[in-house]
Amino acid sequence: MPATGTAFCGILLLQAGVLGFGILPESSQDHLEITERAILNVTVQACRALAESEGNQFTLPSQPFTVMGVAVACRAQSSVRSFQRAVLSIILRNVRVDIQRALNSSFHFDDESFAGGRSIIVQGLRTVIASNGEGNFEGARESLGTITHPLQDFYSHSNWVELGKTFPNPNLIKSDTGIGNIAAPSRATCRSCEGDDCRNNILEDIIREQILTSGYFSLNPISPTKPDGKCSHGGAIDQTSTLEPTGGINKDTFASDHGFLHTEAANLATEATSQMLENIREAAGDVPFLQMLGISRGSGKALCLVIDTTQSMADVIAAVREAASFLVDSQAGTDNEPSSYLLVPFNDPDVGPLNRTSDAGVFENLLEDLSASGGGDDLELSLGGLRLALSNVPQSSDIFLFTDAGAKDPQLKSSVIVLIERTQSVVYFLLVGNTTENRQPGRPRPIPARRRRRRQQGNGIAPSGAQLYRDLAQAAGGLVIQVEREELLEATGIIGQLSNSSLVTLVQASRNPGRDENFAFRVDETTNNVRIFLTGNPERVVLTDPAGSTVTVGEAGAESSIASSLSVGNLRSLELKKKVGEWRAEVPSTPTSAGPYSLRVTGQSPIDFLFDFVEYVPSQNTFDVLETRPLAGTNATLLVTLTGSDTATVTNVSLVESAGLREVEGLVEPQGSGGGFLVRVSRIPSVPFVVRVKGEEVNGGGGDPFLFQRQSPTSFRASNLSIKAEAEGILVPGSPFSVPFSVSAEGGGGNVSIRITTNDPLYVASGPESLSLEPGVSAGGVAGLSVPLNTPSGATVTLVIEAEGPGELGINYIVLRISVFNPVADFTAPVCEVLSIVNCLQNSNAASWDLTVRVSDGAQGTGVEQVNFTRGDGTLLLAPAPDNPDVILATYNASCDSPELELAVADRVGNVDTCSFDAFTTNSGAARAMLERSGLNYAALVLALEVTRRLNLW
Ligand SMILES: *[C@@H]1O[C@H](CO)[C@@H](O)[C@H](O)[C@H]1NC(C)=O
Ligand SMILES: *[C@@H]1O[C@H](CO)[C@@H](O)[C@H](O)[C@H]1NC(C)=O
Ligand SMILES: *[C@@H]1O[C@H](CO)[C@@H](O)[C@H](O)[C@H]1NC(C)=O
Ligand SMILES: *[C@@H]1O[C@H](CO)[C@@H](O)[C@H](O)[C@H]1NC(C)=O
Ligand SMILES: [Ca+2]
Ligand SMILES: [Ca+2]
Repeated sequence: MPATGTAFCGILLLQAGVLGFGILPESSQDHLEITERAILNVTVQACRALAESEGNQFTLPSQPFTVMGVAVACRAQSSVRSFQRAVLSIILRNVRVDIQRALNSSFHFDDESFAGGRSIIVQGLRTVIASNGEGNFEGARESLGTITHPLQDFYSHSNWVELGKTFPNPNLIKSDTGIGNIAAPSRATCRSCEGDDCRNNILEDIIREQILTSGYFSLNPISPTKPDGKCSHGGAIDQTSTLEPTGGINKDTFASDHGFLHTEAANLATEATSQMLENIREAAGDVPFLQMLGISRGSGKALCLVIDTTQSMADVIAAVREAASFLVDSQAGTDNEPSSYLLVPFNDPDVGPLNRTSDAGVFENLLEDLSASGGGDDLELSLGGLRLALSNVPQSSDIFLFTDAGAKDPQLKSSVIVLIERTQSVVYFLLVGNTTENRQPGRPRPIPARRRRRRQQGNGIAPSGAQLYRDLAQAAGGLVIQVEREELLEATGIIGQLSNSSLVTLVQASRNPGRDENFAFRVDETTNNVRIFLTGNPERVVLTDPAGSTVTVGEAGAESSIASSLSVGNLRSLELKKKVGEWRAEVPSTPTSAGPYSLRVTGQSPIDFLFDFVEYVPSQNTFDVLETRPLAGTNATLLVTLTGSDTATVTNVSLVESAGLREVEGLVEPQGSGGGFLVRVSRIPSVPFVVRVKGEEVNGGGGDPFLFQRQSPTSFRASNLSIKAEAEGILVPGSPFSVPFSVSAEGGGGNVSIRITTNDPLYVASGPESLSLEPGVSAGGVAGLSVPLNTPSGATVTLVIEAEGPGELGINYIVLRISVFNPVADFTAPVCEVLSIVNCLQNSNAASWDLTVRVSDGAQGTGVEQVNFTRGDGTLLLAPAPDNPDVILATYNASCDSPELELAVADRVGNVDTCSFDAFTTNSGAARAMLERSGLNYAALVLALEVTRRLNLW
C-alpha cells in the first residue's frame, strides 16, 4: 500500500516532529517496528533453544528487546554489528516494497488480491529457505524483507481483525490450503460511511458468514474504479474512497478509518511475522537461522584470501600458506572468528575458482592444496581475483591479497572500487619480494643473494603497479605492505590485529608529501588497543597526547605515549598508551622524493556505526536506500545507525575529503523508531571522501557521558551520471530475464560506456556496450541475464551495471541482487509415519523408549532433504530407505525421562513441517498391523530393524 501520512504501511523515516511515532507509547506502529519486534522475539527463542541444547544458562533480555540487549543475551556481542546490519537490511527491503511495488495490489493485499498476495509470500518464503540452505544469508534476508511487507499489510488492509480473529491467518505461509472464505467478485462487502460511522461499514452478513475481503485502492484522481459494493482502503490519497460505498477499512494508523483496530492489526502482524520466522527457523535449524540474522559466535564477518598462484610465487607460496594459516588459527575459537572463509586463487590467464566454507579446518585444507605454476609474463590477474572475491563477500569483510606482481588487468580498477564501496570491505595488499620502495628506516636489508635470484626471475612491482594497489587500499581503508618472504609471517601477524570484530577506525588518510599534515582523533572511554599504522616513509611523526605532551615517533622520550612499536617491510605499527581525549598526529612536509605515505589509527570498541545513502521519495514521504553512487553537486541524505549501544546518540556527521582537509557537515535528525539518524548534507564532495561520525554516549555504563569519534574505513565517491534500474521478480533458470536500465546526466553528454558483470562466470550477462547520451535526457538499455539450468534455488545473482561517461561525467553503477528459484511441482512437506514404537508404558521396566519413523515426501515430492531434531535429547539415527533413497528412516532412542521428540522435516524445495512424538502416548497403527500379521512383538521388530541397519542394508 503506498502511503502518505500512514505509518503501518509505509513511512519509514519521517522527519522527527512530523509524526514522531515510536517515541510515545500511544503512537502508531509502522512496518519497521513490527518487523524488528518480530525478529528480536524469534531471535531470543532461537538463542534460548541453542543455549539450552548446549547446556548454557540463558538470561532473557529486558523488555522491550533491543538489538544490543538480544545480542548480549545471545552471547554474540562480537557480532552485534552484523546483527544490526541484518535487521536493517530486512527492514529496508520491507520498506522498499512501498516504493517499488506501490501499485501492485498483491504486495499490499489490496483489491481482494488474496491469491496473489499469498503466492508472493509463499514463493518468497521458499526462496528464503532455499537461500539459507545454500548458505546465501544475504539473499535470504532480502527475500525475507520483501515478503514481510504483504504479510503485515494483510492485517491492516483485510477485514481479518473485523471478523473477530485473535490469531494470525496460518494459511498465508502455506500453499496447499485455502486462504479463507473469500468474498465473491460480485459480493457487496461495505456500505458508505463517514467519520466515526466507519467503525461499522462492513456489511453484517460479511461478518456473520466470516467472509474475507480487503479494501480497494487507487491513486488515480481522474477515473478511479472499484467493483460495486466493495470496501475501499480509505484515507485522503485513496481515490476509490470517495466512490460509493465511501469510506475505508484500513488500520494503518490510529487516524485511519479503522484506526480503532490499529493496535490489534499491528499486534497480529507482529505475531504473523514471528510465526513466519519460526517456520524459517525450523527449516534452517537454530545456528543457520541466527547466521541469517548476522549472529554468530565470532565476528559475523568473512575472511577472504586472494592469492597469486603463478610460478614466480613458488618459493613464496609456502610462506603465504603459513601466514594465512597463522591468521586463521589466531582467530579460530575466539570472538574474532570469521563466520565464513573465502579463498580466491588467481593466475594468468585464469582466475578462481572461488571456494567458500564456514569451517576453519576445511579452509586450511584448501590453503594446503594451493600450489604455484604458470602465469607467463610478469604481470598477473590480481584485480580479476580481487573482483571475484569482492562480488561474493558479505558486507564489511576483510580481504588479504598476496602477490609478487603488478596487475595485468588495471582496466578493472574502477569496477573493483565500485565493489569496495558497495561491500565496504577492507582490502590489505601484501606485496612480497620487492621492497625497494618505501622501507621504514633503520631496518636491515635482507640478504642480497636472494634478491639477486629474484631479479633473475624478472619479477617485481613497478612504481605504477604499487601505486595502483595503494589507490585501491586507500579506497578500501586498507594498507599496502611490501615485505620480503621472511617478513611475511610477521607482517601478517601485525595486520591480523586489524581483522578484529570490534575494530573501529578513528582516522585514516593517505597523503603525498610536500605539505604539513595534522591528523586529529579522539580516544574515548570505550576504545582500547589504539594503534597507529604507518606505511611509506613520512620522515617525522609528532604525536601530541590529550595532556598536551608532544613526542616524536622513534625518538627518545616517545615511550611516554607509545607502549610499543613494531616495523616490518614498509609498515610501522605503534601501540598508544590509553589516554582518553584528543590526540594529534602531525606529519611535517617532506621532500616529494620521500614518496606517498598512509596513516591509519584504529582501536577496539563496541561502539561503531553503519550508514547508507538514502533517497527521499516525496510521493511516499519515505526513503529508499541508494544502490548507486550519490549524485555529485547536489544535497544528499544518509541514514546512520549506531551499533553496540542503546544509549549513544549521533551529534555530528561530516563527509571528509580523503585526500585533503575540506569537509561538509551534515544536519542530524534523530528518528523516532529504529534508533536511526537521518543526516542531510547540502553538497556531496566532488572528490573521494569518508564519513566521520561524532557522538555522545549518554549513559556510559553508569559513568559520565562522553564523546566519541568514528570514521568509515571505506572512501566513497559521487558521480555526475545517474543510473536507474529495477529487477522485477525472481530468476527462473532457463527463462529469459531482463533488466531495463537508464542513464542520464544533467550537464554534458557523449558516449557512455557500459559494463555489465555478475558475481559468477557461470551467470552470463549481456547488454549494450555503450549508450549515446544527450544532456538532460536519459538513455535506456536492457541487460539480459541467464544462469545454468541446474542453478539451485536460493542462489543470488549480483548484477552490476556500470556506466562511464567522458570527462567530468565520471562513473556510476547500480547493483541489483536477483534471487534464483528453480520451480518444481512440490508444495507439500514430507510426512512422518511411525513404523514401530516401544513406548514407556508398554515397556514399564525399561527406562527407555525406541521409535522408528518413516519420513517420505510422497510420489510427487522432491524427496526428503532434512530431518532435524528440534526437541528431545536421545540418539537419532538417520538412514535412507533401502528401496528409495528419497525416503528417510529415522530411529530414535531416549530415556523415559525425556519423553518428547519433535522432528522438523523439510523437502528439497523448502516445504517444512514438524512431527511430534511422545514416549507415553504415541502409537503406531502401521506397526500394530504388522505385528498382528507377523506375530512379532514390538521389541523384536525394533531389534530386526536395528539388525538390518547394522548389516548396512539401509
Ligand atoms: C514471539 O514468537 C513466538 C514464536 O517463536 C510466537 O508464538 C509469539 O506469538 C511471538 N510474540 C509476538 C509478540 O510476536
Ligand atoms: C572449490 O570450488 C570449485 C568450483 O566451484 C569446486 O569445483 C571445488 O569442488 C571446490 N573445492 C572444494 C574443496 O570445495
Ligand atoms: C623492484 O622494483 C623496482 C621498481 O620499483 C625495480 O627497479 C627493481 O629492479 C626491482 N627489484 C627486484 C629485486 O626485483
Ligand atoms: C535538495 O535539492 C533538491 C533539488 O536539487 C531541492 O528540491 C531540495 O529542496 C533540496 N533540499 C534541501 C534540504 O536543501
Ligand atoms: Ca607470477
Ligand atoms: Ca602473467
